[in-house]
Amino acid sequence: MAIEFLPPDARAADVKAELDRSGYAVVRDWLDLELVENIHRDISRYADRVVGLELEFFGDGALKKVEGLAAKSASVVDVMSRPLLAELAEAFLGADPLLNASGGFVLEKGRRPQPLHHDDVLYQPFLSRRPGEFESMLNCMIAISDFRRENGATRMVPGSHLWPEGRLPTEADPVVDVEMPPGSAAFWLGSTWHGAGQNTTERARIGCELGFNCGWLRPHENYQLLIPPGLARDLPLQVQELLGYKAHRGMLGCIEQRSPMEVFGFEKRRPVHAVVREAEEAAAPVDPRDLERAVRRFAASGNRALPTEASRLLERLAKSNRALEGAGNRAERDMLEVVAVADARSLTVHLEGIGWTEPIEALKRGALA
Ligand SMILES: O=C(O)CCC(=O)C(=O)O
Ligand SMILES: [Fe+2]
Repeated sequence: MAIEFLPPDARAADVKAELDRSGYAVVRDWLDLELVENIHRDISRYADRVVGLELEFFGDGALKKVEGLAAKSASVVDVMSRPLLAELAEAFLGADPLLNASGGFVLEKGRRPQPLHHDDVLYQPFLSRRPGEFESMLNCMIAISDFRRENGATRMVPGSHLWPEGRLPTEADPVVDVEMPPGSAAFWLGSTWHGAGQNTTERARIGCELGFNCGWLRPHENYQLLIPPGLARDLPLQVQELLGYKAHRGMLGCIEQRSPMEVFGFEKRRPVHAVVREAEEAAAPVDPRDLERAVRRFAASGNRALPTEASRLLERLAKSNRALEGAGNRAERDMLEVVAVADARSLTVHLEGIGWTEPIEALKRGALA
């Protein structure tokens, strides 16, 4: 069966119509090749370190996934900010959809194709199948290498999103190999039967998959930990929302009734120079011996017992300082200084966290040094 491609500038309504009809849709040349090359580079940086997924579900170890890709590739974040993605996700999944997962899908030569499946098994048995009425997930696979039958292009079962609960694929069901050039994107619904093909060539087939789910369901990957607030605040608004920094309809994922993005003040974009200055200040080394002295003096002055974790860090710093004191030669001294400065920084960060900021401020003023 030949693929009916949608044009590169396809509108969400057209892609949706095709998804409603077939359960999948393919937009040809959706990304330009420079962006594809950048994503390729980002996936390749990690691909050697991931192992093939051995579960039968993943097809006998031929498929490797570089997971959490949005946290590893600025280019993937760029793609996530494209309006088509959020528009389509909202059209199928309702308000405030979330990124479910993002990964580089590296399919190597294998013994057999991945078994056909539908991705919304993730939410079964909690959500039952309601063909044509309700979808919990939407997926998008961007071809980074070309996708051909020989190298394991994703296979789709047209119309299978309308199958009732319990209907399994048979030999008689047509299966389409989604052959597409790099930069093209295949979309499919959570209910659509599909699977990776078998790569019979020596070169890996590489795709970038972005998955989305309803905003009231828990995503596969934890994006507020993968991309914490300090990083998320500078990303495009649409991406912040897809990562879960917006409360779902103002009610789910709140902090004291507000969206995390409001609580963290994401809308108050700070000028770049301010961010850089803060980072420099945070990185400026305090003299580790001065810090030790300042903290001890501060604790003694008010007869305040240092909390357990802080005293553990202080003793570690003291030990590093003693080692530094006794350094025999220049090289040893340099090395031990790095250790002591790192220990001083952990103590500083911890003291700031628990609100013991006085000794650090005093030190900055030069009062105790
Ligand atoms: O890599 C592919 O072509 C599809 C993989 C897939 O569907 C999955 O792992 O859920
Ligand atoms: Fe899948």
